[in-house]
Amino acid sequence: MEAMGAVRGLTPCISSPPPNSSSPTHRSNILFRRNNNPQKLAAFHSQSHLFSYSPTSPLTHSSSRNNSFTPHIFLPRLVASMEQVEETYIMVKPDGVQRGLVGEIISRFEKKGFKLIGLKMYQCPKELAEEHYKDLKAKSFYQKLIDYITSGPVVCMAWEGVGVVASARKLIGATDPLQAEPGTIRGDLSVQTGRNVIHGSDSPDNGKREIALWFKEGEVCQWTSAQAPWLRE
Ligand code: DAT
Ligand code: MG
Repeated sequence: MEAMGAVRGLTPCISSPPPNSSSPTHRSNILFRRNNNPQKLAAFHSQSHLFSYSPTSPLTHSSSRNNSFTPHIFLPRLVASMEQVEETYIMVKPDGVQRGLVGEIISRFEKKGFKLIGLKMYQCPKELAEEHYKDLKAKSFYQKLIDYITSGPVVCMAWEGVGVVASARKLIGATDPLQAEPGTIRGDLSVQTGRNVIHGSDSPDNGKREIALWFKEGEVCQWTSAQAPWLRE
């Protein structure tokens, strides 16, 4: 497994590869040197991916000609690396679990290209459901909502990625499944608001709050996906 792992906190999640292992970065650097063809390996970052040497850059033709390996900051990569990585809390509700939709729902987020960093099946206690939905306490449907969420096991997930909070809401679709667009999870898989199969955080702050609420220390796993260089340049 090509993962550098550290669970949130200090405990290792998946052991880091040994120094001479075939991690993507290490392997791509070896291939780069052997093939001497950067085009073929365009998706792979060098070890310090914010810097790149371009033999065609004007800067390399004059004063730095004799120092051809001087790194220059490659601005698009610097900007991309500064984009905010968010976390969102996604939950398959009891109806989604009972109807065998867990795999389908996980698959939609995986295929999109987000990274799963937390996953568990859980029988939600009433107190947790009340805390999770505390903003809806005054609503007429609140008690039914608490009964529904605690009526059977849920599947709790934490997903990570740039823009994951808003994108997950789009993948999920409108609260009322009859208003949700075809192609969305609720639009494709459900028919009623009170059985809309899935929850997704509505803001980055709530993403963090809800992950902290539903996952214990050590249950969220930070890891590096082998797909990363094929998903973001
Ligand atoms: P969402 O789940 O799309 O973020 P929400 O936060 O407004 O929607 O409401 C939380 C859940 O409460 C929702 O998924 C289903 C239930 N709910 C919302 N409005 C409802 C209504 N009018 N009748 C019954 N249940 C409702
Ligand atoms: Mg909501």
